[in-house]
Amino acid sequence: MEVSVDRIEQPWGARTPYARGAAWPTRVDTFLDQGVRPEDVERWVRAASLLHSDGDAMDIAVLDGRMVGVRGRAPDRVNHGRLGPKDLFGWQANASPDRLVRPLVREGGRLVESDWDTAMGRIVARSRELLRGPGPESIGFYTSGQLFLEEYYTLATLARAGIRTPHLDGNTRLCTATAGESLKESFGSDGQPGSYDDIDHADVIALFGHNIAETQPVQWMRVLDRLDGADPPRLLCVDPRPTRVARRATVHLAPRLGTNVALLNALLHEIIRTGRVDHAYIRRNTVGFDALMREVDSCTPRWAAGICDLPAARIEEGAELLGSADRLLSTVLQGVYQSHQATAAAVQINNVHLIRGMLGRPGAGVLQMNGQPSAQNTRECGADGDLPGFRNWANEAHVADLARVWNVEPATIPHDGPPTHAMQIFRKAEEGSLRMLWISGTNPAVSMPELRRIRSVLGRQRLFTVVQDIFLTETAQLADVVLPAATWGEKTGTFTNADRTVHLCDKAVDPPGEARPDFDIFLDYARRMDFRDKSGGPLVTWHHPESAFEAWKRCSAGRPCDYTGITYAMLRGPSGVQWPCGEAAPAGTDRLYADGPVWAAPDTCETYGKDLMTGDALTEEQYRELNPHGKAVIKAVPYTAPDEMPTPDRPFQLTTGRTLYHFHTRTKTGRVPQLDAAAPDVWVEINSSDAEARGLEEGDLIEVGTERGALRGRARITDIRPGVLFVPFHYGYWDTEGSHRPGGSPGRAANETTATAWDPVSKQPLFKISAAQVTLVARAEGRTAPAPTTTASAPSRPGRVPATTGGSSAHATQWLEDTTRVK
Ligand SMILES: Nc1nc2c(c(=O)[nH]1)N[C@H]1C(S)=C(S)[C@@H](COP(=O)(O)OP(=O)(O)OC[C@H]3O[C@@H](n4cnc5c(=O)[nH]c(N)nc54)[C@H](O)[C@@H]3O)O[C@H]1N2
Ligand SMILES: Nc1nc2c(c(=O)[nH]1)N[C@H]1C(S)=C(S)[C@@H](COP(=O)(O)OP(=O)(O)OC[C@H]3O[C@@H](n4cnc5c(=O)[nH]c(N)nc54)[C@H](O)[C@@H]3O)O[C@H]1N2
Ligand SMILES: [Mo]
Repeated sequence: MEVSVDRIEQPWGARTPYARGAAWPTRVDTFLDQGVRPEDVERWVRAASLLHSDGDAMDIAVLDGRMVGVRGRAPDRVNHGRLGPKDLFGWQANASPDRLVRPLVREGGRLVESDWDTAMGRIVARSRELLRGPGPESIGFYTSGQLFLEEYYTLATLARAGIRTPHLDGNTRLCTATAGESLKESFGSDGQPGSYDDIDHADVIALFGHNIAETQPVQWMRVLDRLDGADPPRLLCVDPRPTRVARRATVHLAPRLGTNVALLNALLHEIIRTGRVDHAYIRRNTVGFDALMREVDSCTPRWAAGICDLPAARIEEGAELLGSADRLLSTVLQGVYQSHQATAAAVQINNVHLIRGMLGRPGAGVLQMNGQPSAQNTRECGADGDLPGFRNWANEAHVADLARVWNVEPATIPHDGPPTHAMQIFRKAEEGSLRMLWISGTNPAVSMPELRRIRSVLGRQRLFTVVQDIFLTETAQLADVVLPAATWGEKTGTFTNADRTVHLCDKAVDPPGEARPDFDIFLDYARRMDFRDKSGGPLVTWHHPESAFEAWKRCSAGRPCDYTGITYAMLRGPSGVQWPCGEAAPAGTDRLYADGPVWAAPDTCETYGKDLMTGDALTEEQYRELNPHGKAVIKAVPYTAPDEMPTPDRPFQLTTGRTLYHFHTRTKTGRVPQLDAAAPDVWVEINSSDAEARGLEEGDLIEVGTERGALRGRARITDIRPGVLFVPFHYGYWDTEGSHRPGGSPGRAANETTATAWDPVSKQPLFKISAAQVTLVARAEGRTAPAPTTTASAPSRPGRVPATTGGSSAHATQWLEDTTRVK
């Protein structure tokens, strides 16, 4: 049966209920350009979504050399044919008339059109000059979580062994550094234990600071289908906002911001007190349980109630859900990672699973989620602050092994200390020791904290900035050289989602103008720089995406993220493949750690770990003593209050995040009519009691100020936790009328207000906790906030605000496998 619905109005589409343990029914979502019928499509080209970490598989429809639509891939394990609104409509941005089509260079203070030889020539000349002068440490790279594996591996190779700089990191630092770090701390290595298939089997699903309904809408469809089927799961939601998840939760805990560790310690206290502990699992597979027991001994629900400002009974109900689960699936995301004590909190969620033995079985798993589509690859390829293949920079044998793969001397690869994290790279640019920064696939002039500072850093005369993007972003406007990139649909490569599933994206259409794949740009740079290995051959030995993939496989061999069994041909089969995939697991691996951790031994672990309070690194000796037999490490930590708490002058807690219809800084989704119209400008969510106390009404223009700066947006009155404000961070310097509001407060970018502060362990910035005040700028006068009504920003009093709909241009079809089950 085929039905057509407005997927802006009904973002999650039709229900296909299923019972616990049954297979999730297929539903194929298709959206084609107006006037194009499925039979008109010339080619369907394989791809997967690049607008979140779900890895939803799809085919791109091509007609006359252009993209004309998308269709979900029915046989793929991840999405069984479904697509979310961003994926149904987002591809249209590729054809925007304002794509970058030629390189730009700065002349007399202005960016002017140029050609590839001139632009690359300038980059190479500056690189050479800096290498001859101040040396490799004057050059840095800041990349993305949205390129392909082949691109990151090339970049990591040329940066680490060509330039030989420690200054290479991704915007994954802002995104999933804590996911990686928490897995390293608990299991000795990065690598997601769970699988999305666990949703089919779990009887309790706990979501910590994860608005899955809006940020991974397809997995939310899966949860919704289970909720409507037989033997539905119970949900625990920890989030200060009334998200869709919260509204469907059995227990919703809306804690004071920045108190996740206090809450988790109380939940652990209750689980232990009520004896819901798997002692055999703990003995066999872990170290550190005694210290955890001591730490949480005094963390009663009553104690946490005061800190989190929650009823103690509600915390007990939450603990009862976690404790009584027979198969527990937990997911964790930015409400934990971008907040105070980020790694400390994420590790406590791992601890829940370790002490309950809830790992490695269908339904029993933890998903320390990724956010960006290819953040996993940034981490595993070493294009972030790690070495490729989850190798330990502090272990000489691991560095030597990487040197063997690259055919260079170990001393070539900088490893005196940990690779530099992004916040530190920007600090070095600010101080002046970093003289060249190459930014690819990220828009820090909108996405980094404290934008006034970021603008001043990027605007420095002494800093030579290269920006590689598909649009002239806020960041590109500050660059010395702008390189036009080809993007998804216009280039070939692979990437890996948050449950370790590798997908292949094939090139569907040509890029516009002279735009080139990031892969080709990095290869071109390596060639022009003439980087060599120790035998005098070229350092970068590959020339096409597939040969880069083969090279990466050799680098991944014997490592946790083993790709050796995966080929492009296999990825052109029915479904993606979950790593590790090699001799021992030729079809891939659904879950890790069924028999306890595998990589945590001192000689194999990715890190010797850190002190969760200070971030200080443990030495090899300390780790050998702590964990000689390579078990999972249970790390306990006391709660500490965030540095920035409300004051009489700044009485609110401000948090920031996402809405369903937009992706990040909106370079793509802001150019798509259906998505733009659903949420065209910034807004501020405020609780009805706070609004009433200040005489504020829906649609009033208000200013939100912190110690760093201010922004203006219209008020949306919701059931958000009292005392908390929420602002989406999607909106950069442009407003809906198309006029440019160049930086400066009050603009509308959330990051005008956020602080240069980070978690000491993962170095991830604290986007989710500032102290703020609110002032009225202008009355609504009939206007309402431009916030969706279908999502967490739903007004507390519906009816006064027009409902979010998409109209005829937002209709997409859904083909349903089994009509009898459709609701
Ligand atoms: N639609 C859409 N989807 C996306 C993206 C997008 O831009 N748009 N981006 C992708 C990326 S890169 C990422 S990283 C993910 C992010 O996905 P999510 O982490 O799900 O999204 P956020 O909105 O950043 O934050 C999630 C929730 O954290 C809550 N929160 C805030 N402070 C706290 C706190 O102190 N404690 C707790 N427990 N919760 C808190 C917020 O209320 C919010 O609902 O989404 C991915 N998917
Ligand atoms: N206040 C606040 N700030 C946040 C967050 C928050 O929750 N609150 N979340 C943080 C998180 S989790 C993230 S992931 C970051 C995201 O922050 P950014 O990475 O800065 O956001 P994007 O808009 O996705 O930027 C990606 C850029 O890459 C370009 N691009 C797209 N495709 C390609 C391609 O194929 N090649 C190249 N070269 N460029 C391409 C896009 O046009 C865009 O300019 O923001 C972080 N900042
Ligand atoms: Mo992210």
